[in-house]
Amino acid sequence: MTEVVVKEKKITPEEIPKEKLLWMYKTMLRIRRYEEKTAELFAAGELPGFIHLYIGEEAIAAGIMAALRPEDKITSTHRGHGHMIAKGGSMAKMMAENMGKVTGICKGKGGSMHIADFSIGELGANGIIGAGWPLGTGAALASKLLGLGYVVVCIAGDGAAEQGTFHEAVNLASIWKLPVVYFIEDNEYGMGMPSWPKPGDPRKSKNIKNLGDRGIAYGIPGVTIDGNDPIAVYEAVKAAVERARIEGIPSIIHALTCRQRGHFEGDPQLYRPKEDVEACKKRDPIPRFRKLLIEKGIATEEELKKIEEEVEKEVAEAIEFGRKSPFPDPKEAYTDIYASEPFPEV
Ligand SMILES: Cc1ncc(C[n+]2csc(CCOP(=O)(O)OP(=O)(O)O)c2C)c(N)n1
Ligand SMILES: [Mg+2]
Repeated sequence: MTEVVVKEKKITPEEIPKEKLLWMYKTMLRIRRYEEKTAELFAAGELPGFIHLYIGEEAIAAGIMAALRPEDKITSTHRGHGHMIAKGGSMAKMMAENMGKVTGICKGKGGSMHIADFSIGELGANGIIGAGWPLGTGAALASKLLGLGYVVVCIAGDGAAEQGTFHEAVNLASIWKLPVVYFIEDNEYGMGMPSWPKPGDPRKSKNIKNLGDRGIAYGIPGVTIDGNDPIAVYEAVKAAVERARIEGIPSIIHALTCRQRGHFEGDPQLYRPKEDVEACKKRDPIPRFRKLLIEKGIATEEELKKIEEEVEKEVAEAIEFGRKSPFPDPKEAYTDIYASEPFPEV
């Protein structure tokens, strides 16, 4: 197996407006604090269902959404809180949703893995691994046929990139010239299965390390990048989205990151070397980006502390909102099951 080759970014922080850089920092932090509280609430029994946390992968959501227009769409995954927050979803309504409350984004009926908000172009988290690839491809086909001008970024994991759906979707998009980007979040694991061999564990779920190379098979651009650097993500997505919007050329972006926590909350990770978790924590994107902002003189300690305080407050308010909201009336269980006519606009 060849070694992984990461494409070096060309863009420097100085070339990006300060506002955007601070937005990326705040977005990463909003996701992190939301997720940390989610872990606490889940452990305390306040959140029902399964919870998959995005801790350590925040640079991806922030970098992708920094490159999108509001009308652009994304498809998300079971690990989708970060995508929703970065795309502009309401943190309070997502908290309520995950608590099963009626004020939730999907009236408390979707929960963490089935959360969606078409009003902000978040076409849905998904409990079915690999389902987002063809769904997003369909939304991109609609954009092209109806001349709607939006681009779709299909975000899913390294495990999802091994599904047949990935290959079918990418092939169709490449021949139909659809405005879509396939974004692979490679957090090195699909449940308990490592992407590549780990110390003492020879298993692997793929025979190549650079999934960006898969673009060659479909005649489209593909790249492997550092997914723990929001600037690298922003640069790659910006280029891919422009190509998709203007020329109808889809792309594959493979971003290297890692999962700091278990696959789901409560996963004892018996399949994973302890050092692997420690190594992952050392790659944490948030302190790294904070350091960069300070060292480059882009932001002051005071500015960042103010952002940090705002985030703490927002998360506390989201929890309060969720807690105060009522559960849905049991009679509501059978409503919203089928799509109403006319179908909601994509
Ligand atoms: C079609 C399908 N097969 C299997 C599963 C069980 N499953 C849930 S999460 C997961 C691993 C997903 O790995 P990856 O795509 O890398 O995402 P990650 O959890 O690492 O973010 C699997 C196999 C599923 N939900 N759907
Ligand atoms: Mg994975």
